[in-house]
Amino acid sequence: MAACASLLAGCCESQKMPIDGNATAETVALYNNLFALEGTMFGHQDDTAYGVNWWVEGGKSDVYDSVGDYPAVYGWELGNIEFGDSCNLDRVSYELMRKLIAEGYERGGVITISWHSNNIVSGKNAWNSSEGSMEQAKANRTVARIIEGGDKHEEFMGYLSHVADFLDSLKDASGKPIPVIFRPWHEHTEPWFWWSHELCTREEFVALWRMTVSYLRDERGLHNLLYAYSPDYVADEAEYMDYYPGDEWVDILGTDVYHKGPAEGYVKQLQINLSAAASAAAKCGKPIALTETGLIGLEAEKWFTEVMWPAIKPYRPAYVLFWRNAIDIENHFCVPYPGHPLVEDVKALMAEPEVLFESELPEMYR
Ligand code: BMA
Repeated sequence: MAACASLLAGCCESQKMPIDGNATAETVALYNNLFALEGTMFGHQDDTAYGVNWWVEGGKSDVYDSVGDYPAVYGWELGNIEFGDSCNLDRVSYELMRKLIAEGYERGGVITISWHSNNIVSGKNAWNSSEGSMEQAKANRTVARIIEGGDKHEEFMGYLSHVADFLDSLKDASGKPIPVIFRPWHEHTEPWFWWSHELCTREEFVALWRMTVSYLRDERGLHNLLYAYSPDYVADEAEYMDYYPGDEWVDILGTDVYHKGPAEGYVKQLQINLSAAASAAAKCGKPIALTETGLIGLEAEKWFTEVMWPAIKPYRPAYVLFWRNAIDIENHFCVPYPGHPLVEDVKALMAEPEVLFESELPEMYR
């Protein structure tokens, strides 16, 4: 008996628990597999909904059609769901999204969801640029007004209820909830969204985060969610952790870093952000991920194998999510499409044993 008990204790000790103690078995399995993976999953935003030259055609994917495998991680976006709209801000219908999420999950892929929520105070979108000036964005005090005690709190909970309804509607063929890595309030270390650290205090941001988690997990009883924190550019670990909601409120330490200027700057920033995330993650025992990245328009030779991958490989993020291949904006794409000169480079990346596409994944939900 004693041997049995100690074996069991050993087994439970090695199991990593998400912040939701009631997470579904599949969600706990996904979380543990993020730690156990021997590699980094290749992800793509809106992969099966549209691509550079196509819009909503069943079975299509710029990744699959270029390299013969699906991405291991599928990113999706909820912006506009808070209005009860039928399509998101990039014109993808939630009905289609729900179907494509289920298809990706049934193939064994991993689902992550972001939310560019509109500004409930001003009626403008998520970007402060839509306010006309940072002074106006500051004057809105949006975060302060939607957290508990704020005059817009009740109304904002209505916004969140639409998000909860959608997350709750994600079910597999047998009716079981599909695990999702939910990534709210991203890139707060930059000035561009209304939840920017320039527009709210640490306490207000943390209250917003905790309110979001409490509502989804405790009030709505959604147990299929892992929560990813994803600051953009930071100077160091201290800044990375400045607005951190706490170990009890975050499952994955992520970061978003785009290649915007010279490659050296991108590589250096990846190193700063990923080492900040990795160092923080080592202390709290959580996995890390590059939750958004890309060189928009992909005008660089061998970008995947010679710029991005060597910079992130030493940190072993569980996944890297490349942003969307837009059809509605010219040259707004982050992975090659059939015929693009970087297709061969992604094939070469795929040949790296530590880079995982969908067919190379272990069973992620057991
Ligand atoms: C941005 C751009 C926008 C898009 C938004 C949300 O980075 O791709 O065109 O609307 O993400 O997906």
